[in-house]
Amino acid sequence: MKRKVGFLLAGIFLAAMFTISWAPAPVQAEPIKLTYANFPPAPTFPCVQMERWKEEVEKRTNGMVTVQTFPGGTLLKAKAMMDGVINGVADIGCLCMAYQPGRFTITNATALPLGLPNSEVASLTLLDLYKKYQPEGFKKVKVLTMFTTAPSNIMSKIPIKTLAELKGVPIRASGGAAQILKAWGATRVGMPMPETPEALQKGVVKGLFSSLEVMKDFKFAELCKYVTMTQTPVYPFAVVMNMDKWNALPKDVQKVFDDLVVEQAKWTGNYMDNHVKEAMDWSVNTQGVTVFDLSPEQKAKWDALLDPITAKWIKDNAAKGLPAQAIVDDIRAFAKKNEGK
Ligand code: DTR
Repeated sequence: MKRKVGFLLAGIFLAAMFTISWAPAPVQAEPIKLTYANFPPAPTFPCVQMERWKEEVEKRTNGMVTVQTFPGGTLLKAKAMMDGVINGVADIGCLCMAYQPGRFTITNATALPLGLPNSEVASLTLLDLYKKYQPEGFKKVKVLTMFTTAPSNIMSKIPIKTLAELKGVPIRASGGAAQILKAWGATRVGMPMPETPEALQKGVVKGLFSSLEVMKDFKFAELCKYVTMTQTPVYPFAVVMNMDKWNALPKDVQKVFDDLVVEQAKWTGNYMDNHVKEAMDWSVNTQGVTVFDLSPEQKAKWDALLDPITAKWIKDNAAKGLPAQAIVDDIRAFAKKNEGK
């Protein structure tokens, strides 16, 4: 009896071994986990677009890829973003090019006073420019998307309707916007956006020069009761990925990411343009903010001071060997094309 049971058990064991060794290996690729760093707080537009991208990627890869997001500079801060991604501190990072202007000369040309009308058109234009010139500053990373803010305006604690009222007033701005403020005679103070609330509270600056959605997202409307409409320039952003991490992705996942490059730029531009309107309605209707349009006479004076900026940029960068005139011409042409879309 004992012997029979022994044979039986041995048989079952052998059968099990046979089944295991001959069964096809289940196709179960390792899930891919990516980290995504961002510098401003979660409710702001760079982080809203980050969450949208994460959701789309997780959906389109059927959960094969999961993205862990780090808003608020918890993984990388504003100026450390590019190097942090190159060095693999984060797999993906979102950066504002204005915070390192010399590093992104070609794409930062979108922050010249060229009259880009809104974030959607400017975002697609930025992407067109990047694709055409493939600038050196992005060679070590994979670009996942690019977008810009809506055009900038002055938000201030004091009313500013004339150049005389702006003269010497400390206003916070970065990158191309800094040149513009200087030309208008303001005292430009440079710092990334996340440092601005404290600078405003402490009175280090009396205002800022940026797209207007920050009136609501950073609650600047509680401190800045005046807005002067200038509608220029935009600030360009990029979302970049560590090159080794990109190269290690399966081809079908790479395709999902590639398919999102233009779509995400357009989505973000659209979100930004609508959100500016919403933020300004809130600012005017619930925070008592006053909006000034420049008088025609003032507008002519403000605009005249901007004319030399683009000409100087072309001259300086042509001297450095860049096709500077073509870059500016291309931005104008791409904008026209994208406006027609
Ligand atoms: N205008 C740029 C970029 C910017 C605009 N809105 C936000 C919100 C969060 C971070 C950056 C930005 C700037 O003034 O820094």
